[in-house]
Amino acid sequence: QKLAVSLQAAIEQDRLALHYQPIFRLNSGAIESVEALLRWHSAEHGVVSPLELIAVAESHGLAHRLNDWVLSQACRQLHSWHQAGFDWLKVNVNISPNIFMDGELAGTVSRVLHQSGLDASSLVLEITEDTSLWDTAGSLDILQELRELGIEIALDDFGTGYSSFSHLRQLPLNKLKIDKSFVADLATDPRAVSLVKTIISLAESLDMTVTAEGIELPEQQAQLQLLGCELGQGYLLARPMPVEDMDLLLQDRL
Ligand code: G
Ligand code: G
Ligand code: MN
Ligand code: NA
Repeated sequence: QKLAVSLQAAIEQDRLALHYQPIFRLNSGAIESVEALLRWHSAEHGVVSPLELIAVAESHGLAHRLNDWVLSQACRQLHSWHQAGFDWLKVNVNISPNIFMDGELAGTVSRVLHQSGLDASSLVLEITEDTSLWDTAGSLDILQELRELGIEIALDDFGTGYSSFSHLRQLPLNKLKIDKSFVADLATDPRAVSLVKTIISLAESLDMTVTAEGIELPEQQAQLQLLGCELGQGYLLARPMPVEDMDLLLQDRL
C-alpha cells in the first residue's frame, strides 16, 4: 500500500529511471538496439526491483500509468539519440502480459510515437512467452493492430513458456529472444547446442530474427556465432547502464 503511494508519486514526478542494455550484431559487433529496463531507487524504500514494481503497479491500478511512462520515456530518449546522429538505433521496450492483452496498447503506442516524433520502425515491443497470452483469439488481433502501426514485436524469454509451433506460425512476430537459461548451458552441454541450433533454424524458417540473451562467457558468444545467431545481449558484451554511459558508448563507436 505504502509502496503503491510512493510509486504513484514517483511516476508523476518523473523519479523513475530507465537503464539501457545494448543488443549487438554478433558478426560485426555493431549495436542494433537498446533494451529499456526500468529502475527505481526510492528514497523511502531503497532499490525496488522492476518485477516487484510492476506487481505493485498492477495490483493498485497503476499499470497503465507505469507503462505510459516507460514507453514515453524510451521513445523520447531514442528520438534524442536519433537527433544526435544515431538514427539507425532501435529501442526494445518490455510489455507485461496484462498490458498487452487489455486492448488499449495500440492506441497508447500510436499516441506515444506521435508525441515523441519517433519513427514506428525504431520501436520493438518485447512480450514474454506467457501461456495465457497466446491461447486467446484476441492476441492475434492485438498483434496485427500493433504491426499495422509499423513497429516490431519480439517474443521474450523464448523456451521458458509455452508457445506451440502453430502459435509461432500464426502470430505476426518479428523477433525471438532465446532465454538466458539456454545460453547459460551452451559452453558445457551439447544438448543445449542442439536445442539452440534448432530454435535458430525454426526462427529462420518463420522469418524471425533471433537474439540470444544472457551471454556471460566468451565460449557462449563463440558458439552462438558458429550457430549463426544474428543478435546478442548479455553482461559479457555490455550491462544495462544509465543514459549518460550509453551516450559515451555510442560516441565511442562513431
Ligand atoms: O533489469 P532486470 O533484470 O532487473 O529486469 C527484471 C525483469 O523485469 C525482467 O524480466 C524484465 O523484462 C522486467 N522489466 C524490466 N523493465 C521493465 C519494464 O519497463 N516493463 C516491464 N513490463 N518489465 C520490465
Ligand atoms: O525478462 P527479460 O529478458 O526482459 O530480462 C532482462 C533482464 O536480464 C534484465 O533485467 C537484465 O538486467 C538481465 N540481464 C541482462 N544481461 C544479462 C546476463 O548476461 N546475465 C544475467 N543473468 N542477466 C542479464
Ligand atoms: Mn526483455
Ligand atoms: Na528476456
